Order: sequence, then structure tokens, then C-alpha cells
Amino acid sequence: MNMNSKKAVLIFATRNEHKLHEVHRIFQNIIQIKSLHDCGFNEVLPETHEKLEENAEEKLMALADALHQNCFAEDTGLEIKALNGKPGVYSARYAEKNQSPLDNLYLVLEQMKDIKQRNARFRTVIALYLNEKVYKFEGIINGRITDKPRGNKGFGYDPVFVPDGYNETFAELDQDIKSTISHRAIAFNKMLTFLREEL
Ligand code: ITT
Repeated sequence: MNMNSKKAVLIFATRNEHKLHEVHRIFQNIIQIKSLHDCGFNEVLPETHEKLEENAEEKLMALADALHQNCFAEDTGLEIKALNGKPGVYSARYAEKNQSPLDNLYLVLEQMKDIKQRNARFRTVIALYLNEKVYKFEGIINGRITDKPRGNKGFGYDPVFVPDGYNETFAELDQDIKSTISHRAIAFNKMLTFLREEL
């Protein structure tokens, strides 16, 4: 794959439209990202492990084994210190039966009620399948959990997470700022640096 050519194409193994949107924003026109929809891939992406690293690779290989094309997947978790790193790898399904992002967010706020230690971080692990080899990249952003949801941008836990160095939540900040400083941006910029050296 030639990075200078418009033909540099990677498929993103995600069902999350928000992630797809953010990654398009991070990569701009540097790499052409194809969605699962673009490839007509309709199978479920399995996530059965207890580590972000393993889930990212599991999602990746479900796609790579089916299509045999260069692709990547990522798994992200909100890790809250006072909750011993939870919701972490369970971020998407934290509220169990009710699994909507809003239910997950309110469960976190409920569990954090009256807790003074509000440190948290978002962590993203990307798994990349490139020419039959797998590579991983991690991105972390530290911050704190608010008392109430604030803002309507972004997605998931963004309304309750204030990154270090800011007073606004990720859901209040301009999305260009999130796309520059976030866990996802850090991990994807590492992947981009690797691709520039590798290709
Ligand atoms: P895919 O597995 O299809 O990529 P998903 O939504 O299941 O999509 P994850 O398991 O990686 O993705 O994400 C867990 C949840 O964490 C996700 O559903 C969001 O609610 C939340 N999340 C992930 N990235 C986030 C971000 O940048 N800001 C806020 N919440 C985020």
C-alpha cells in the first residue's frame, strides 16, 4: 500500500457509526476507510473476552478471516479508578439488561454518587491486520467523572467525562478538539505513524 496514493484502503471492523465518524475525522483524507456496510459484511462481530486487547483482535479476525483484506478494529473502555477500572471492557453492556448508552451512563453516575475520587480514563486498543500480520496500538486519555451529564455532542460516556486540562466534558467540547486529544486520536495517530514507516 502506498501512503501517497489514494488507493491506501483499510476496512474498519465496527458497528458503531460514531466511531466511524470520528475515525474519518482523525484520518481526514490520509487513508481511505471503508465501513462494513461498504463491504457488504453483515455478520456479528464477536466480543467475548475480558481484555480490550483480546476483544479488538477477536473483532478484527472475524473480518480478516472472512475477507482476507487489510483491516482494523478497536475496543474502547472507560476505566474509573474508584470502581476498580470498571466499566472498562464492559463499557458497552454495563447496565446489563438495559444496554443503552444512556442506561450505562446513569449506572456509572449512580455508582459514583458521593464518591470524591473521580479520576478516570478512556483507553482504546486498535488491532490492525496488515499483510497477514496483526499489530496493536493503545491510546489513553486521563480525566474525571462529572456529577451530572453535560453536553450533547459525541456519544457514549462523553457527557460525563472531562479530560485533564479542560473544564468541559467531551460532549461539550468541539468535536475537532476531541478528534485531536482523545484516546482514539492517540491510538490512531500511533497507527498512522506505523503505517507511514511500514508502507
Ligand atoms: P464496535 O465493537 O462495533 O466497534 P461498540 O459500541 O460495541 O462498537 P466498544 O465495545 O469498543 O464499541 O465500546 C464500548 C462502549 O464504550 C461504546 O458502546 C460507547 O458507549 C463507549 N465508548 C467508546 N468510545 C467512546 C468515546 O470515545 N466516548 C464515549 N464513550 C465511548
